[in-house]
Amino acid sequence: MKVAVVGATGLVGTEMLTVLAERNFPVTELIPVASERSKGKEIDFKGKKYKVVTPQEAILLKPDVALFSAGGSTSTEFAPLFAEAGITVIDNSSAWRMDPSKKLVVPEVNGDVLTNDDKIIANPNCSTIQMVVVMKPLHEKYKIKRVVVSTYQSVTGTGVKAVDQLMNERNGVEGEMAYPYQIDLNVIPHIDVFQDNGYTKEEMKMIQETNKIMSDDSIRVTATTVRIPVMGGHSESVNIEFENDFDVNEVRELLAASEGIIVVDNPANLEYPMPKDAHGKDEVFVGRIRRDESQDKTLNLWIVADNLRKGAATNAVQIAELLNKKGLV
Ligand code: A2P
Ligand code: 11C
Repeated sequence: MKVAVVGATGLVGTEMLTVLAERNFPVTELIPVASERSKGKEIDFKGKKYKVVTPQEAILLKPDVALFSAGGSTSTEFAPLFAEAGITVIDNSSAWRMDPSKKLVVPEVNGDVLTNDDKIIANPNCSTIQMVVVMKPLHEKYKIKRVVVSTYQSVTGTGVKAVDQLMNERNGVEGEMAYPYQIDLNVIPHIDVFQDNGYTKEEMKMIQETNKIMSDDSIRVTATTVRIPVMGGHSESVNIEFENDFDVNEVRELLAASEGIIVVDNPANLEYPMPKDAHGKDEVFVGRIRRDESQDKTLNLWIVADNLRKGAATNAVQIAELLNKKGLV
């Protein structure tokens, strides 16, 4: 398959190349795409060098599938042009996620919604993906009524500029600021822009995307999203209220048997998920599984995943794998 990666020089794009190679996706030809600034730059993929082209040039090269992670405006402008040329787009930006005519897909959760007509497929926000992977098997078994989530998000979710800010602050070097405040030795309860209702856009993404992916608007979600000075992945403290009661050991077994989830939950040995361990892994890690003793039929969980992997690149590549398996590309 001819595969274009749009945003191939960025943080997520680079991870997409790694994941495509690692998972042995059947790439017959790679087309790395970035802005005019990077044109001609060489990208290494599986020991071969490929020259970066612009999106306009990539369309003429007619890839079968294009993985986009080059920001919302690039997706808004170019995804329809790729689709019109018969190229299936898997888009990691937020541009198309809430468009009712576009599917928002996490393969383990709602991979069955994909059809031959889907030419632009949206990849959800990283903090949403890791949460719905865990919610799905629990919802099927106990029916979720309400979710209260607080996130602890890695600076890699913001991009290279934020990683540089953290490292510069740590090394006492002056540099450009990705955040309005110092991030090293600090916590910023603000991700993306504030909305009129007092929530941030990241929080609203977690609410709206969850309902769309789970295909159930009756699930009530409230979120507080927070940036912390960490690199390996996003963590989430999640409180879930169910319609039906559960047994905690059964919950543990159910999650351990679910696709894409690894349970790390052994407090006696001080074992619980942490971003430093999730870094570079494709799975979603769950631990601190316990009953909320303040309310009936309610569970507390701690969920961690590498936001550049399952939260972005891996999920996009898994969508491409699914399309390939179903013969949709
Ligand atoms: P470039 O390196 O040429 O700027 P990140 O999110 O890590 O900052 O990466 C953004 C990615 O999106 C980069 O690969 C960047 O390319 C790419 N990009 C930004 N603007 C465009 C554009 N107009 N057309 C194609 N790629 C773009
Ligand atoms: C963050 N979740 O960690 C964001 C990054 O809608 O794909 C991803 C934004 C998105 O800052």
